[in-house]
Amino acid sequence: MHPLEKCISDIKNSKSIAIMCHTAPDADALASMVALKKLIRQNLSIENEQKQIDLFVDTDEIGELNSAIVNGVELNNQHVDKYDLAISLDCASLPRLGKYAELFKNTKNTINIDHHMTNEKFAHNNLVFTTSSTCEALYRIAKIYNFEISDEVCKLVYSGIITDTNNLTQGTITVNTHKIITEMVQRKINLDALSEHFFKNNTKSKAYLLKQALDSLTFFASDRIAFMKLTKQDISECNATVEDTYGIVNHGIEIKGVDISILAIKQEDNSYQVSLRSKGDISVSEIAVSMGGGGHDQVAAFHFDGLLADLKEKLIHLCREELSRHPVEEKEALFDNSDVSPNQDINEED
Ligand SMILES: [Mn+2]
Repeated sequence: MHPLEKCISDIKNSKSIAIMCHTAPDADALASMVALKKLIRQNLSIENEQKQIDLFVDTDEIGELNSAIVNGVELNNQHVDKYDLAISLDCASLPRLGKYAELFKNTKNTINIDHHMTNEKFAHNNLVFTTSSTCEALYRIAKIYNFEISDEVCKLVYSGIITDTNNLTQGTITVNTHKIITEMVQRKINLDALSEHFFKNNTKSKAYLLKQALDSLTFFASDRIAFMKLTKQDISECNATVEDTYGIVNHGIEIKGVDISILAIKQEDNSYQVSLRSKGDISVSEIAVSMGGGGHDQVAAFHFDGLLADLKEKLIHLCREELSRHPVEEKEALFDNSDVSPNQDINEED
């Protein structure tokens, strides 16, 4: 049976399902969990049958922006001893499920739906797509099977797409991504409200935290690498949350000439949570894998146990290697205006 076919039939035939996502969940992880639960309820539940569908995420706190996604949704409440099926969403490896990795591993049938190219295929049935987000993957599956897709599911999917692509400016955006958005616009779903919620809604604390991060900005490799650092103490001093650190790394990659941006956040146990961004053909996913993490070509992350000096030495070395494979090239003109220049002098004909 085709893996996707099997996935749908296994969901249909399971009376109890545990859905889970990676620790420190982002909008795509949370939105895909809620969207999948809604899709199953609307399309894969036989009448009169009440499937037990429980959602799990290992996190101390879900920030304000992402709380909107799970508003009113029950989380981390195990209603059955043993689930028929466990589904992992948006998670590249088993350890990334955090404390729910055990529950996943101990379930007799497991599915892994993801869009990280570094996915370790840790389930019985692994469905890894080259989509902008896990939400987009779910939407495409729903379309293939002619599922009923409610406006609420669309809103969740759109939230996953825009947040995982930094408002459609990076990542694996394809014709399909645009098609999905077109369908949502045609359905008159208020997408502006969602964009505003995720991209024009920074807290004042986040602005202060960004100021701190920018104060720490240093450059390496002839200014092709931007490096910023923050500490947990900075976060609490700014009255900010972990969620407020999201997107700060993008400020490095937005600088002209910078090809790799790094943000290292020192944790309470003196380890570092490190985010990476890159531009064009330069990939940070292999760098993150070498450092024990993973991700996508232009967006990746890892966790480092050790001193900042050692982190910098190892990481900058790997980045330099990647940059040496992509020497700086003269940029081609974006616009070709040769058809309207040089300006013809109207008097020339006389
Ligand atoms: Mn994702």
